[in-house]
Amino acid sequence: LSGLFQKESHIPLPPKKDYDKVRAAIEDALDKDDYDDGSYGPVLVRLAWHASGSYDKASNTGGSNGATMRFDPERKFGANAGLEVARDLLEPIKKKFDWITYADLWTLAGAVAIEAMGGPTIPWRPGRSDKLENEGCPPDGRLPDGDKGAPHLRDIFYRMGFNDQEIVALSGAHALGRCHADRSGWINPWTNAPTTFSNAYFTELRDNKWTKKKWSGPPQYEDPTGTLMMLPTDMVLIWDKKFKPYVMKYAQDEESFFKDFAAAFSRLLELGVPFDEPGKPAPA
Ligand code: ZEM
Repeated sequence: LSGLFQKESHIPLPPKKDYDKVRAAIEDALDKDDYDDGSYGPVLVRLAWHASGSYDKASNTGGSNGATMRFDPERKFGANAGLEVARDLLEPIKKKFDWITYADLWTLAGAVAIEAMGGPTIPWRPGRSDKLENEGCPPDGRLPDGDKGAPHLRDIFYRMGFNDQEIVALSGAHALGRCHADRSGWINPWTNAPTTFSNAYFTELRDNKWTKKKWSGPPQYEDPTGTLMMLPTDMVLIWDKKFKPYVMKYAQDEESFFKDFAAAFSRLLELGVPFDEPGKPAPA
């Protein structure tokens, strides 16, 4: 009988899907002194957002499921310029944990990055699959364009199924990272601590003095020092009378921002994902 068991032990076991090991590997890859402000966290958050923000509720197309940004034409969309940095960073982790899908890995990396930079816990669960190249990408133009106004922001985010409060909460991710001239044409960070997740984006919007930058680049706003920036779509959040109360609330109350951001970002990462148990919310 023991011989029988021995024989069975030669059958390869399916890999144990240890997401905590993947989380640890992502955390290990985050910090690098000579990249940007010292962390890949912000660009990983942007990858998770752009992979997910292509969702269209009406047709139930796009979204993080599929990880179609690996393919043309999506990887070449202007909005996705620079995101190869994030995808390339994750490639060795995908190789090491080959059982995880790209779609799960990219969204998990965004969640882990938020948490590692001091943000709230982002409820995340696996279940995304990867599409094949011939299965198609979402059309271009589904992500927001930074030089447009409030109607555009609402068109884009309502299409995904978000409301005004969620638009403002999600925009608070601009506490992180910066604009890169060679990626988007805009320059500079939104806050003075671009590798710390905080409500600083809202306090900057509320308290700083923003004027239109005089330069030949795309329209942007700058603070009196000229080191911080806001996109036109960021300014809209204090110009629009329905958005503004949420800016004021999150500027005053970081805890409510963290709570609302975690809920909205978690939902963003799950848009269009056919989980095994539909309707079951992500574990908190
Ligand atoms: Zn962003 N974003 N974003 N964003 N974003 C940039 C950078 C980052 C808009 C936008 O045009 C831009 C959300 C919403 C919106 C992040 C997260 C999230 C950049 C600079 C632009 C131009 C890209 C570059 O040059 O590298 C617009 C118009 C938005 C509409 C509201 C949401 C929602 C986000 C997550 C929840 C992050 C983390 C960055 C910083 C990336 C980096 O590499 O530093």
